[in-house]
Amino acid sequence: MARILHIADLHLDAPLTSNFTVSEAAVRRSEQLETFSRIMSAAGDVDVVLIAGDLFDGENVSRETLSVLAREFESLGGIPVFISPGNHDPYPVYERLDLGENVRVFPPTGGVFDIDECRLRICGAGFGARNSAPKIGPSEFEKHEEYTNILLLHGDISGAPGSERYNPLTAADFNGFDYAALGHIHRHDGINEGIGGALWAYPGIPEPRGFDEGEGGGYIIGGVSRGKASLEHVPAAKRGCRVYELSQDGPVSDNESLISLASSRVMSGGAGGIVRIILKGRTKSGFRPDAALIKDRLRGLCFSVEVRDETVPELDLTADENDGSLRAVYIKAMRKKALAFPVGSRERKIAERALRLGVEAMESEKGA
Ligand SMILES: [Mn+2]
Repeated sequence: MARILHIADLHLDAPLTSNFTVSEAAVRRSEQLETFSRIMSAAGDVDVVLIAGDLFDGENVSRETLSVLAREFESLGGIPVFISPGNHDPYPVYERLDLGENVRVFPPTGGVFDIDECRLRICGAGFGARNSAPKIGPSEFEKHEEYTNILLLHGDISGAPGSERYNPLTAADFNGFDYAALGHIHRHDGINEGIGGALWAYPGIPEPRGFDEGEGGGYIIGGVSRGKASLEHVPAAKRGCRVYELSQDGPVSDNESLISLASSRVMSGGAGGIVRIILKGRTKSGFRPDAALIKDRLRGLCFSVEVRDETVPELDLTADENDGSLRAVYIKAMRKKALAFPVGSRERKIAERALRLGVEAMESEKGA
């Protein structure tokens, strides 16, 4: 059984400035390299390293990144590394780089490579440009009749209708392969079995860049042979991106209670995360949360934190005796109804709830 390590979508050298400050982004870029090195140190006993595209975020690869890659690939001691370029790092990017003698990059016309010692055939093809998918389809590769056949490819199997898709794939494309090592989708969603028993998987982006990438992905490692595999996904992110929605039972009246609630939620996910706090619910009249203050107080627990205030002021359920508006008439009628039932009774609670819901509905109507 051949042992493989499969990664994709590292997006090294990404600007990362849409979710981070300039200095946070610089730290995250260095953490991307740190995580890459950590993954490579797990590759000591594999027969082949597979990189399914978007190793780089764009065409400009920094000297530092290049130096780390060359060193890590060299430290593999001759273990072959295969790369199928993605839409972010198409083939021409690699033509300019020297990544080492054990690294092979598949061109858009595709390539087939046999490793006889472990009876393994690797088929791959790269993007030729950002909007130029490989020229060869996955089913066009000639499979080896006795070896384990692996497909290495950057493409989109999500099938989201109407969305722009790079190199659309379907599970049927993997028929005849033992494993399809894919890249492009940034969230790992299991090791899947397709038609004819072919396994396929996306390892996910190792270090998440934003909240849509959650806790990030990792790498896939293990053995694969004809019709058999023991592959596992290993999470690799140094830190995850976490969103916490905070709402309190009653209307909130001070920042301290929000900070204390936020701190305990943040700590439940672990310190050092990339955090977004969304304040929800209602506030006592006269109090508005101070998002900047709350952010300052949480800074020590997080790598980065943003605070969004989506609270709304408490409902005003008062109505003047002489007010003839629909709202006032409704409030007075529902109050009367509620008071007809004993305090604490089910009927009274229902009437009080109906009062609130009705006024809430009228308020949102006004806003719309
Ligand atoms: Mn990608």
